[in-house]
Amino acid sequence: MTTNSVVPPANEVPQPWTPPAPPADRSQLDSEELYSRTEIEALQYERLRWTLHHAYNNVPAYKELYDNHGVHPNDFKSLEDLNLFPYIDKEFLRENYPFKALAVPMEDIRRIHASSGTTGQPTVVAYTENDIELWASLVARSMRASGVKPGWKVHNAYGYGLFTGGLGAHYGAERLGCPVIPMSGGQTEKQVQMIMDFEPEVIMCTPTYLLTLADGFHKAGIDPKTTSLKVAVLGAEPWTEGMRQEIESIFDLKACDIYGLSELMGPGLAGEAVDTQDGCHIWEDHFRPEIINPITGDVLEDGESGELVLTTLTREALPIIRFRTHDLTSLSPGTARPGHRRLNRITGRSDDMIILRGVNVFPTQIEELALEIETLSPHFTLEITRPNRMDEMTIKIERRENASREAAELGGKQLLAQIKTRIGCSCKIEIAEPNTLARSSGKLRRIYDLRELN
Ligand code: DLL
Repeated sequence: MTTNSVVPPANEVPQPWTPPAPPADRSQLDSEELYSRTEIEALQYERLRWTLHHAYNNVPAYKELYDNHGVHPNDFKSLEDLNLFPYIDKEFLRENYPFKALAVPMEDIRRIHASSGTTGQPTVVAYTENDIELWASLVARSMRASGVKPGWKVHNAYGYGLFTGGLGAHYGAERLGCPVIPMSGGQTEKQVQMIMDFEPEVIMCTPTYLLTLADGFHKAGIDPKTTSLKVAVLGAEPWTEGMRQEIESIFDLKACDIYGLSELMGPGLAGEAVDTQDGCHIWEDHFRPEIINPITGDVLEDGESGELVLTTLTREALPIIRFRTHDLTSLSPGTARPGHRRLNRITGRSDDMIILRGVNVFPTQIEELALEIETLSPHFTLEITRPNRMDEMTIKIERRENASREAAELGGKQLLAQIKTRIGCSCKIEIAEPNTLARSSGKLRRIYDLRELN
């Protein structure tokens, strides 16, 4: 891609992106990282044209959506025209479960991940070879921006498996030229020992898990400041400046943010520069962000708070156009990478998704499982607290009138086991008597978030 991209006429079929080979010097920045805003926008225009055609021609659900909406990829003649195309959300992927939203044949798919759907049905994410290469290169870019150097050992405590955190961080670290220790989550004592023995310079995990590890070090009689860790690349859940300060004062390291979501790719969609530590730069050569009013759907100006909507510009397997993330935030101009806008801290969600120790949970998923247990009613609340720095969720659920307390207690245990296997998180349960949970105008308030996030 030259720096003076010439915008092709709208009737020519645009070309797909192909990944460049990794540079011999892996500490070198990608040329697109240094693009000016004008260059980025010219690139976005070209790549969006390709994405719109690719989705329309290869995914019947996009064709139907756009035909019903009276729009066609040829209507896209400037970046502002993206506004002509309707939003999609998890529901679009749910309706096309598992593989109907794929834009390439299965022979071209190399990996399949999944993320929580709003019900028991997960959201599927698939990748071609180029998509995996893109993902690795953007995680590598994010890590490099956060101060990670090729050759540094990376202790990766993001969960491996269908969750995109583990493998996403893993491939990115390798792409940057780092040896990876694929720890995954849990087993805190063992993690402490591995960090002491292998002396990694980098740790990648959720911010709350790093605080749990800090407790693990203290328990083992080790001052976390004396470890080899220099950089922590933390994400997958909201965290605050206060938490950054706490982490950096417990450990002798720099803590940087990394953002992403499975539907769009996984971690590395945006990464924070260590020199400025002022929010994640969204890698706008591959993703186009917008902020919208979550109620009216109107597109807002940079600086205004609203819901983040994202579009992939180069994804082959699963092109995602105007996806409502439900993350509430705002955009600021780029600093360390001036052509790429920054994502300000996520302040909440415009839906009821809970992130519990990095696992996404929807109340509807719990409701679905509770309904399968005949001694439990569908009347429950979820109370989220943060004792000892780790999030805990307690389900308070009413027993059915016709079920004894003992039978309901047993049902509660079954529910916890189902939640553990089907959603992947551990929580607590309290059985309540029928009609005792507070109801406001007949409707139960589900979530009581009692965490103090500061
Ligand atoms: O959490 C991907 C990821 C893994 C990102 C590892 C960073 C590190 P999902 O499981 O699909 O993907 O969850 C996506 O998590 O919409 C946000 O609500 C939240 N989230 C992710 N990163 C951050 C962050 C991964 N840095 C959802 N700050 C997103 C705040 C975050 N929230």
